[in-house]
Amino acid sequence: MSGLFPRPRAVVAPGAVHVPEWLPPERQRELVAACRKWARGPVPLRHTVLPGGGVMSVQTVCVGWHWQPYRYSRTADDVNGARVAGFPDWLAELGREALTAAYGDESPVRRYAPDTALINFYDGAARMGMHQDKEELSGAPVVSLSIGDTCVFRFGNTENRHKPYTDVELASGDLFVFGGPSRFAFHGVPKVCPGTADPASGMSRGRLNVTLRETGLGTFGDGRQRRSREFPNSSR
Ligand SMILES: O=C(O)CCC(=O)C(=O)O
Repeated sequence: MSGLFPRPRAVVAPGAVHVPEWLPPERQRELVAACRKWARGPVPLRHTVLPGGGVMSVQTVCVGWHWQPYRYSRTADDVNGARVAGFPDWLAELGREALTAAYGDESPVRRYAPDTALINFYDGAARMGMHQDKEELSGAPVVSLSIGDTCVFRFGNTENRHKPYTDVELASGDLFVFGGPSRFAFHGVPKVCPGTADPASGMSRGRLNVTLRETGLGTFGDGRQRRSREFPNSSR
């Protein structure tokens, strides 16, 4: 929600950029509507079960590629075996717009071609522990969009899940991009602030987070190594 004091764009670490209130309410509602549809199937929104038997408090559904700990596949073998919904062109375009907002209109940005989205729903008690997004073979940035309740997003270092880290409040419509030297930084969500969602976002409760990523797996899932570092550092 626009306040009296607009929050400024911030470079949290080299390549990690926070752009507050980037996605306007109407586009938030459109994205929420699309996520609601994906949450119904072909693979349902569910709590991911970890290999050790733990269950994530966040509920997740994917499009393009299905993420399960710790790999991508086209079918949700750990859920119902269904093939995940296709990744729409408009979502890739949204990713390129987001990257331009964070990094500027540079040529690697124009070539950004995300092919998977992880859609996470947080109720008031859900959290996400510190982790790296490293199942992708591409080094292209992760684009993260937040809708609904505000959260504390913890952005750490690339070495371990401990300090130094920076806590950033992500509110509805906020964009956070991490690429370049920060692409494999540990990050997590230690806290969601229930009741802070503006219904104009399309979320009456809870928090939705959509991360767009390039898997680097290619059309045929050939797994060619492509850890490109061609994206700008954006330390501006
Ligand atoms: O909810 C968020 O802001 C972070 C999500 C995340 O870290 C992930 O999906 O890997």
